Amino acid sequence: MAHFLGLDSSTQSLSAIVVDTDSGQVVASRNVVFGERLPGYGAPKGFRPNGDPQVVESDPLMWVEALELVLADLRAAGVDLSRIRGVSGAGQQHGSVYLARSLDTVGGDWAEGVPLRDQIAPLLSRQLSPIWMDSSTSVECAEIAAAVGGDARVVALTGSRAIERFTGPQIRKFAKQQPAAWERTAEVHLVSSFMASVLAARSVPIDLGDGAGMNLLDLAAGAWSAPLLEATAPGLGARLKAPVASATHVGLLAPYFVKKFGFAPRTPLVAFTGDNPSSLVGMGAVAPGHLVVSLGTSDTVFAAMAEPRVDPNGYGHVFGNPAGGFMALICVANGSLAREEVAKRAGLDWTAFARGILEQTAPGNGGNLMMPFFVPEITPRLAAPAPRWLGAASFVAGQDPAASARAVVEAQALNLRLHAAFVGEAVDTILVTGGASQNPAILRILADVFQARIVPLAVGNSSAVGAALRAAQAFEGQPWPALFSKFCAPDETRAVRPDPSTQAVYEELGTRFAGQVAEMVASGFVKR
Ligand code: ADP
Ligand code: XUL
Repeated sequence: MAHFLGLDSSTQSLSAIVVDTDSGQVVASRNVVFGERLPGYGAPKGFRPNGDPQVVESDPLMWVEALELVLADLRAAGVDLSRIRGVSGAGQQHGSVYLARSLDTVGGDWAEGVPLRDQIAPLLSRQLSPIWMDSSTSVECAEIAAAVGGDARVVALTGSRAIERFTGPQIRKFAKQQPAAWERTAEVHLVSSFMASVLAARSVPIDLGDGAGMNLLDLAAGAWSAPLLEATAPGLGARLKAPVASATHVGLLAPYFVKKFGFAPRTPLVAFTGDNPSSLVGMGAVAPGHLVVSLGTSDTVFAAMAEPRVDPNGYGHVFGNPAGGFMALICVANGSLAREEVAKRAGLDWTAFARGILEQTAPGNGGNLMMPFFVPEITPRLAAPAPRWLGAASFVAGQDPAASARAVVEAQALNLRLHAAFVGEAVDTILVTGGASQNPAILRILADVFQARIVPLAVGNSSAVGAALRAAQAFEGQPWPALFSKFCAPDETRAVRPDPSTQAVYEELGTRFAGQVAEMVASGFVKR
């Protein structure tokens, strides 16, 4: 019996899924929501509120504690972890962890009987990790681009222009603002490689999938770019291990986990990757031709790419495809948390939110569009101060809850459509994942706005699923199509077909929306 464990350390929670590749069954899945289970970290939505809306950080010790909780939960649910034949995982992209000692100095095991967070706390050279929602590094982006010869060069090398949330600009800001702490830093990790390193009790390299989200990777060479390392921070090259292919066997689970949770001795680990690259696998979308919309904390649109192309508008990114090659992605920061806030202000739970859209309003919403930017936005690029609103902010004050719900979802869907052209050709089917993909009204609006069939998968949490499948593929050599047919089947009962009669309404609304976005960008774009 071949069981594999996939983990996903995302913005708001840590998920684990165990799959049985012989039977094609999900053995178990568990999810630790940081804000609920670990309230002591003061991060109700997974990050710490900060007086400066551009600064967004999380506590890496919270992720470590959640890892122990989720493994304990699996065990408490009766899952026999000794059957696991391999482990891999994913992390929210771009976030970085700073260590005063290389995790290689830990030597492959943690002390028995001492909670992991207490063993890792003294190793940190920076207590909090900047995460993907941070937008405070415009100055550093400009400095990096200027040092290597301009944005076009950064795009040509890395697949993205220098971007505020990407790790390189974040590292530069830290090195500039806290030079002594940077000097004390021996090693920098992404969330993904940090979590893998915790499991191995030694330093695990960053993979090419997630490494591409740092503004440091030379995509063509599959290696750190010397000019970008130099432009980013002094001595950075010595603080990063060489990146590895996503399918690399990177070590063994530390005996600590064997003793504490009952894993088999010498359980192997495959490199961790970013949550979006992992989701590409978990959606069965590693070959070009499938477009995925992920509605998690961020909303993303992504697809595998045959050849690396770059986005002339500067929004798109090229990341590594864990199955080989590349993937294209755009990311909207005001995703689920914006929908949640509008629902709260309108006094709606998710059921009432869906009913309001489907039963009390019509496509086009009488021309009412409303897109709130509660946090500085990535796509379109809107600088602080947030919140800003496209459309009427007063709309959501409770006078018309159903219309407010439709207004935000329609605007968000039009925004995805407006910027998704770079990611992929028009397709007649879009695969959908993430927490908000459970909402039938959101799927209905996506179907009509994109005039495409919207298809969720039967097994949820594509990022954790992708991690489990990557472990299975690496250790068992099962071909991807065999794994996808078992774990990435569509849930046809929830699939939504487009209504062609809505096409004209959304063409007109889309044109108006694009005009309003252009006006906002003209007034709020970060100039450099
Ligand atoms: P992440 O992986 O980024 O932490 P998830 O994919 O787990 O995020 O999605 C979490 C989000 O899903 C929550 O913020 C919540 O707003 C949203 N969500 C959950 N259920 C629903 C629903 N029925 N309708 C709309 N949104 C939902
Ligand atoms: C992608 C991005 C987010 C994070 C969090 O570029 O910033 O989607 O990966 O999920």
